[in-house]
Amino acid sequence: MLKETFKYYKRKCPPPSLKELIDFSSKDSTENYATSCLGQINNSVGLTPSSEWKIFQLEDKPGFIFISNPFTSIGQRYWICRCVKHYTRKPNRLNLDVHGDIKDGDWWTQCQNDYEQGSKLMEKLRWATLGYHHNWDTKVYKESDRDPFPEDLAALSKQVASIVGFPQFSAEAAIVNYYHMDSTLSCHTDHSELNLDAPLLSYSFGQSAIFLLGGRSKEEKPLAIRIDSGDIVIMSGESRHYYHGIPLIMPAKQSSWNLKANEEFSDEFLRPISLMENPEILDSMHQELQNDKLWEPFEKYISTSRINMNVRQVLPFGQSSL
Ligand SMILES: O=C(O)CCC(=O)C(=O)O
Repeated sequence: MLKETFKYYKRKCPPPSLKELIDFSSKDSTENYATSCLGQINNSVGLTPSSEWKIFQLEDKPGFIFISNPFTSIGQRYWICRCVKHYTRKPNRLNLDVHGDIKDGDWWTQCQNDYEQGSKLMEKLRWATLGYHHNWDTKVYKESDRDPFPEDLAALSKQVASIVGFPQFSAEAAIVNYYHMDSTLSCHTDHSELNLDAPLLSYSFGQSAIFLLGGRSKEEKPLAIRIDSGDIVIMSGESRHYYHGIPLIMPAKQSSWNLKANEEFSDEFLRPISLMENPEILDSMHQELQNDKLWEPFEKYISTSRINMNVRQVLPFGQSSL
């Protein structure tokens, strides 16, 4: 069932009907879905107050939680910038590392400065791994393949996880996926982590996607869910074991990362960023997120791309290494 549904939504000609697509952005939290709001946000990592969040759970997909874009526009810009400009640098690992295409370890700057090869290089980026690096062959994490996890992403994840009832969550590994309009991600389960009791948090920015959510078996008919920029998917409990995949990237309905009038990069928002390794990053980001001219390269990238950061806890609660 999973394979057939994947093929159906991937189909170009004729295009699939979106009649059965679940679009949480247009739903009231009550209609068939139980909503909950279990905690409060006490500082900001680009999120709106949790009292305003729309949180959905699906009756027949226990542990699956969907938060309909809880980010401010500047918050979305912040994470887009982090993903393309900073998380693509060492010590993080990229699919491009094996090709030797990146000269000074700075993919984003090289893409901007190389007028001939820049756009090709931009297209070639598919993933980055952070923290405990995902091993694509063995699917086994190793202590020797571990680098520091970005503190801002850990802080964001701690807050989001606490709100939905996982205050102990510790972000230790992430895969950042970079999708183009023709990209797909085949259906799989994520089972490399020792601790499958901890949730998996998945943040999406930029263009939209269809997310297929199946069950433990490939025979189960999956649900098709629309994911827009800023949406957060959480797979916990039973659903942490479910097959899922991305058969289609779709144009965003709106560019929700574009600033609303009077929205600014506030001091409150700067606080978690001050956790970051390099204070110089702060100054340049401050400009890039707010100044339309400086934002332009990011806008160009995100207008034909989707970014997904999915964050995992690898270790059992209370354990500090493998
Ligand atoms: O892009 C997404 O929304 C899903 C990504 C994912 O499932 C993965 O990287 O394991």
